[in-house]
Amino acid sequence: MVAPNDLSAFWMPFTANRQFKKNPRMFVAADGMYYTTADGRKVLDGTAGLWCVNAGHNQPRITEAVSKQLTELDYAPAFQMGHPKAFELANRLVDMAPDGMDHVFYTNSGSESVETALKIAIAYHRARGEGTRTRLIGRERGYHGVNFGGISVGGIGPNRKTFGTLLNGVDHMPHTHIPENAFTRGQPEHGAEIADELERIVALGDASNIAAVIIEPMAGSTGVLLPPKGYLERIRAITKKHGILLIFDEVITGFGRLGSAFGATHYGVTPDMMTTAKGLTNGVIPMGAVLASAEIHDAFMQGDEGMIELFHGYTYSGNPVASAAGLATLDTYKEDGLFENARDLAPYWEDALHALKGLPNVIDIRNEGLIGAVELAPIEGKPTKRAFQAFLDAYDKDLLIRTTGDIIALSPPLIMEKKHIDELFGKLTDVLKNLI
Ligand code: PXG
Repeated sequence: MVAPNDLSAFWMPFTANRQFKKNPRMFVAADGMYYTTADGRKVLDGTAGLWCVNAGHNQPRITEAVSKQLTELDYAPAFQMGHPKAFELANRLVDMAPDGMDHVFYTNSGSESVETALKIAIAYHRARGEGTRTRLIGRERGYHGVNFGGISVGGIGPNRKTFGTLLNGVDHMPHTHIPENAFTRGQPEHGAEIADELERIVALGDASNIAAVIIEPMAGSTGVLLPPKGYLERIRAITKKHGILLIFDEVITGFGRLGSAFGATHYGVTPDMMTTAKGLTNGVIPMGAVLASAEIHDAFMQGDEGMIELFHGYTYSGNPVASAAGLATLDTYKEDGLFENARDLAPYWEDALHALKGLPNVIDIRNEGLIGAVELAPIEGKPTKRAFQAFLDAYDKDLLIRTTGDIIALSPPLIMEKKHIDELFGKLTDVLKNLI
């Protein structure tokens, strides 16, 4: 028999399981900007959960919509059957997205959105009679979830190294994180020409073999790596020139994180597909969505109308409860002006963040919208230890931050107010002043 409070059965994701279980950190409740711990402390959420609770915790519109939906229609088959809310949500997403993103394919996570987009890209070229276009291009330090396609195009060594042969036919562009840009506020000046590496990859692999390029408009997970000015425009121009699809992975940048609906909107560059999840339902119910252009969608809509056009989908694609959560989340963003709040607060956030410059071990600071990163010098011979210690110390001071490598990443709920910014950076300053 396992006792109910035995922690051993749950094999936790991306967690140092043995360390955690010796000294667990448990949340038991959440409201607005704060979590409540098992020992009754209120912890300021500096990360919107895992970059997903953009509308803050316990949002009444969302909780009510979910409970109502559960009693009305809990589940409907996703294949060959429909229900109104999935269609309504798709229309709302298309309305929010940049012009040209006209169709929505539902998934249950960011990882599934990525797999879906990669599969659509390859199948699209084949549907148009260009079946040789199968290669995929990702980027160093890119994060596209943890499924096989995602880790193959992704650029994080440890996420790839123990998992065999991955997908073949994948190339990687260099990342854009260069030392000249240290302590830049917002988009850095240097590095647009890094996009030209794509031309070299195309010259070597030949455009006729390449299906798609996938990048995050701003790379979140590997430490907030911003696109240099002009970089995304160049990537767009090169992909267009060679008939290669451009996929923006907007799992983090979607839904207001940068102060606009999407990274594409924020940077003014429109891709051919966008992958989303996280903020789509405020993290409350798992859901993801791939947005695709009419050109991509329409390429599949040919031949016998009685035939399935795309052999892909999930049991929970467009799940009614998730759709209800999505609709209520989009209502909340709009009615409470949360994207505008993120945009209005961004300068105050930027000033508070960059005021950490000069504290011990701080070697770079980066920001955009309501995102921030503080890069620390690693302890010699022990990479990641210093930042992880900052995470533990912050938690002791009732502040939740994320760390990746030796980088502290911040991405608070968009309901944030100035007083929360003061609280967050007050606590973080204390942590950094006293850090190992
Ligand atoms: N693409 C991007 C750009 C992401 O950031 C995924 C895909 C995968 O999403 P799912 O829903 O399958 O996890 C992500 C996820 C962190 C952190 O702290 C980031 C993510 C997930 C968990 C933690 O940086 N990003």
